[in-house]
Amino acid sequence: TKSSHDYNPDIESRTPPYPKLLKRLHEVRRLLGSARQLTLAEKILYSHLDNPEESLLSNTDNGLNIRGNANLKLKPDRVAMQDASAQMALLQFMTCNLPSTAVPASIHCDHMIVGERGADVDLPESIKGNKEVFDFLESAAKKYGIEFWPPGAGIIHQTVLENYAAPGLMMLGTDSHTPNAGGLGAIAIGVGGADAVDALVDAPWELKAPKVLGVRLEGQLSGWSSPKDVILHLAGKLTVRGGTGFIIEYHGPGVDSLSCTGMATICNMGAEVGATTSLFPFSVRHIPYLESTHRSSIALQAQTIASTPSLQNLLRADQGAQYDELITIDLSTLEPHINGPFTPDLSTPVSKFAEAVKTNNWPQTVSAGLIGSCTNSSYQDMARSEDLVKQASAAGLRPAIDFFVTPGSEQIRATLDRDQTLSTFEEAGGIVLANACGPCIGQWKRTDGVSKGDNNAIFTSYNRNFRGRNDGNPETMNFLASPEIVTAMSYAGSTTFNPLTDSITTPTGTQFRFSPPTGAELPPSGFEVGNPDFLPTSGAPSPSTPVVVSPTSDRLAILEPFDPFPDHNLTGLRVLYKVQGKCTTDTISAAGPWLKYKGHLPNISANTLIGAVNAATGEVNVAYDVDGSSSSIPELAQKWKDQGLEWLVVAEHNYGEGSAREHAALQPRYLGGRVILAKSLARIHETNLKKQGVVPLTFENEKDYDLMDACDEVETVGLYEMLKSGGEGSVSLKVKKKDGTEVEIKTKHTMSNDQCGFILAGSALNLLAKMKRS
Ligand code: MIC
Ligand code: SF4
Repeated sequence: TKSSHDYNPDIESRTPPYPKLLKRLHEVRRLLGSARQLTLAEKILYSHLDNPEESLLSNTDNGLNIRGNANLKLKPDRVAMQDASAQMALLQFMTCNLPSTAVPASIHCDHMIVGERGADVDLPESIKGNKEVFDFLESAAKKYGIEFWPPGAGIIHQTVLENYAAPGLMMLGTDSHTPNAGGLGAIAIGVGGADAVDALVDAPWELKAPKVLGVRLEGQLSGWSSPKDVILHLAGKLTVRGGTGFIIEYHGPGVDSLSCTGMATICNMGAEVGATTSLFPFSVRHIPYLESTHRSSIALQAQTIASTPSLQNLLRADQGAQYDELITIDLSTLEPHINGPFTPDLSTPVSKFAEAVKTNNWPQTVSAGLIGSCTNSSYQDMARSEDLVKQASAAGLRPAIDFFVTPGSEQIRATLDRDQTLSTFEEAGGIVLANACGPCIGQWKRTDGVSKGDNNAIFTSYNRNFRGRNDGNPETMNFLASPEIVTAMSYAGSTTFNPLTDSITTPTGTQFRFSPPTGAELPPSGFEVGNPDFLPTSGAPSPSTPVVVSPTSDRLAILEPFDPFPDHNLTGLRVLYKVQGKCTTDTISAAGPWLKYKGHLPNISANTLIGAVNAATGEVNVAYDVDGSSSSIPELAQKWKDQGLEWLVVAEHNYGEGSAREHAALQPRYLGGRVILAKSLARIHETNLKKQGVVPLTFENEKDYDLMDACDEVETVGLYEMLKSGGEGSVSLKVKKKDGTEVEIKTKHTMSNDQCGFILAGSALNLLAKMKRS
């Protein structure tokens, strides 16, 4: 049996390949001229190029216009996958028939675990209910040499921060909040499983060179303000689309005033503004964090690189580096913020929140408070919340509502347990859930009497608050805030309470006011390893391990390759649905109860677009066939698939916002979806569509959205030619309306040469298989 004292992580595989990166950066400098000042994001990205000359000098006016133009072909250092998305990633990887993964990789079992009655009951039940899937993941991990973190070990992003993230590293993760690792100076990008497969098989991974948005931090945080408020505030400024095509690079004198885990929180939620990723420069605050998480040697190397001028500042931006856009935030005057409901960019400073509740007629009472998750479960977050709980307990108060705590990892949980933080929460009536996603991803069965359809408000320290996400109730308003604010609101039970200024009446009738929270950044006596059963398996491949997928399983199904693109333009496509308003990956492929079918494409496809609003009628998930008969969207799609009819979806802005969930691309493809035509698209989703052989197009003229309707018949003009020429030329759609009239819709696309190859082959995987055969 394993004991926590035996924990000897393989440091070598966890150390970024610094000598190689420095050499590559040198080469990049030679190509671009030594006078060129580079941002940190550029340094790390470009030092991971497969062939710097090809990527940086073609299509860029000889290197002058790289950002926003170049197609970077990158070789990431590592891959991380969570249990829900790892299933598809591995099913795709397995079709490549390789003995092991080309780069170190890890699997984290976190999404499939419910949060209901507390860790002791929920964890064993979830393991039982998902045994087939966990067994599949564990056996595949063993066979291919992937470190496997079992259920209970923690949430992917927290575990990655504690073990794998490092200054200068570049990694891909099959989850949109992968940028969390940017808090420790890594370029970490959220992708779909098919992209992860590129890295796993050592094929270069392509990314349109992002622009760089500089966020300059000045001053320093104090009192109630926390790192979370930096990103809550920024989300309000940028909106859910504002970061699209950008890497957000934090810099300035305020950086060193933030804890390493606080920086991770900020980077984590950069996903909510659509940014490719977010990152911080190497900071003195990284050193104690690396040291306390068993990685002193990495701290030392990073320190040497950062302080030796001849090593070209790999871990910091060059002085005078230019940003494409620049925002300044003064930490000293930053107020706590509360974001929501239903969208993470609706941001209100705490001092204005009571007023907003009244104006918008939001519920006056809070029905549950939830802290933790991958966004906010650091030692510091918990210690500061604990401080508030202690203050309230001393005044004789208990939370007015259900109060849940989700530790991000076993390391955090065990440390908080030792330091009696958890017992403080529990004595106050808090419920400690398993080290997993739980309520954040809809694995929350409420027992507080709030039922489906009840209008109610919850406060969470999470990152995302789309309708229906947490408890499956579309009327639950999730307000996002720092764990400190959520904790205080749980005592007040009222949405109009301002913890900074208002008081609560205690049982004895006195008035109690919270003092600003304080708490240690790192545990004074170090981190505990915790339950040794939750340690990862080794990363050495064991090729004889059988990986079993039962042909009768309803949870896992071997993937069948999609058909290649025909030798001509698409004719006879039909508009399956015209979507109105927000259409996130939760709308396209809902989570919660559907999580169990993540490894079974035919089964999970029955949830396709079930959250989408019909632009003609305002109904949700009601689609109309040509003869006027109605059904659910997946039913109509299946019916058309059976009739051999292919289709497209018409949508508004930021289609596919939210997660890295590639099911949102795979399912439409499986059911016969060929084209997505939207006003704009979210980055990860747009790539996922291309990888699975669906063509993403945007309206050249946004207003043309109004010209299209469900059941219109569509023929593509120029699409086939564009694909054949590797992305050259324009594409339009000839649209035949029900009444026989015709309109022409001009479109735009962002297809690269390689991506055209994916579509023609039917999918990226088909192309990979073809290349390997030849
Ligand atoms: C999320 O936070 O929405 C998820 C669940 O972690 C998703 C991943 C998934 O759907 O598999 C994400 O963020 O990518
Ligand atoms: Fe899990 Fe929620 Fe974090 Fe996604 S955002 S990884 S569901 S805790």
